[in-house]
Amino acid sequence: MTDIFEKSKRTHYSNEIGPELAGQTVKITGWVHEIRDLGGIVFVLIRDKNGITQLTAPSKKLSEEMMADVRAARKETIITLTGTVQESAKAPNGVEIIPSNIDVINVSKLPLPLDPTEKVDAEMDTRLDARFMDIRKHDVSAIFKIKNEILHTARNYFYDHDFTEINTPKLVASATEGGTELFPITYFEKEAFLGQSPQLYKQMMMATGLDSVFEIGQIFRAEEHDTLRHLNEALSMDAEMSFRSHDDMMDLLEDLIQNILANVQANCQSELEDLNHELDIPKEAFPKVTYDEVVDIVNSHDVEMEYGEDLNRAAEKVLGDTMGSYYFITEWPTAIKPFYVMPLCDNPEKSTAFDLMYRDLELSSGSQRIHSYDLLLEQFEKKDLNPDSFTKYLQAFQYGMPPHSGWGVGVDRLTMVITGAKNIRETVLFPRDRRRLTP
Ligand code: AMO
Repeated sequence: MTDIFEKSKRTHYSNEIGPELAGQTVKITGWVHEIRDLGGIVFVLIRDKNGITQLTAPSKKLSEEMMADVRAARKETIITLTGTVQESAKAPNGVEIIPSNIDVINVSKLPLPLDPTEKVDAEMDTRLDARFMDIRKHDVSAIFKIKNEILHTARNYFYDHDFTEINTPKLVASATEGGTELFPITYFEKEAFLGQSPQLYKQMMMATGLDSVFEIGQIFRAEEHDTLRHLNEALSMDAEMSFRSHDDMMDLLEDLIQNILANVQANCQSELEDLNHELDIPKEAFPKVTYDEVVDIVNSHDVEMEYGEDLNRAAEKVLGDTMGSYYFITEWPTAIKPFYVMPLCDNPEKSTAFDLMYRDLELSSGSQRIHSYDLLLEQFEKKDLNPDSFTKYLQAFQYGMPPHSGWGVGVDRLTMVITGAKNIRETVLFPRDRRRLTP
């Protein structure tokens, strides 16, 4: 079995073979994408992660054995092709390969659970059920290559800005966000939950003196509703900084998003082409609109929204149409934001909380946090929360907690915006929603 690796070792990926290699021998390995047998000539398209290469087999020029090997090709079987590069204007990348040897590496079962040749648009459920095969399509894998660029850029950005990466527990004892429900789990003889957010931990890290921390990790939300923008398991990118205000954190978030957009534009051209998507890169600073202005805008478009309510779907749509691409909503009412959000000192009914939106989609929430122990206790009372459930969190506020601020970005939603995906499920390898727990 060991020589199977020698046998399948490629000299090139598809995108590395062009007319400049004409006359040379190359070895490629990939999945059989399509077979066209025209009698006197057979074409086999071979797909690898970077593209498609055409094998051309004219029966007049090749031995009977070789023609038999070519004709034995089956869709989605993995083969290794050795052959000579020849220019061909009609073939992908302007080249075709005339075979000198074909090795079958592993045979695919037929019929296929779905067709990765991108010609048949399968239902989302069929695609997710056979996700491994769905991702063989280049316009699907492009989303994950771009998500990778987003995460790569973000990590580098954090390291360059002197952040420490943290990993906090996902098995937790209490809620942080309110609003969304928790998933209860059995934790030996205790009650426990899956974490909704690293919020309490990233704040406790501010009491350690590390100053700036970030985490990229899963959050779990027992959202009942089944929408194109909610999942029950999502990827959150969280940042928290000591001695920084909510305004500083909005600046940081804007700069990070601009860095991500610039890198995706520079490094993911072929993926954007596969997706037929043009990046929306704002040239101006992200506008800011206060919550009060939002209510006025929404009401002036004949959509009802009371002061003190969260944005409903209709309100988000009106706002998205009015504000355009990236913008911040600031000065949210303290009453509808979580207990840890710092109220504005000159008007405590309003808070330092902000949301980053892209059109009608919320991408991120953040705020300055309360660092005073006494003020936190007051907020617990106002929000009808029991401080006994937060003893260990509260302890961190009694021994020199710096003033601090932070935000959390929904990475899957950001990926939707950057890839143009309409359904959040497109941006997650194995999405978890109301109906789906496998694969
Ligand atoms: P929030 O609850 O607004 O804030 O979550 C932050 C961001 O995470 C994304 N998100 C989701 N994405 C997909 N499916 C979901 N069910 C889902 N829920 C949330 C959104 C959202 O803007 N602790 C605060 C952040 C902070 O203040 O630092 C928090 O969790 O894009």
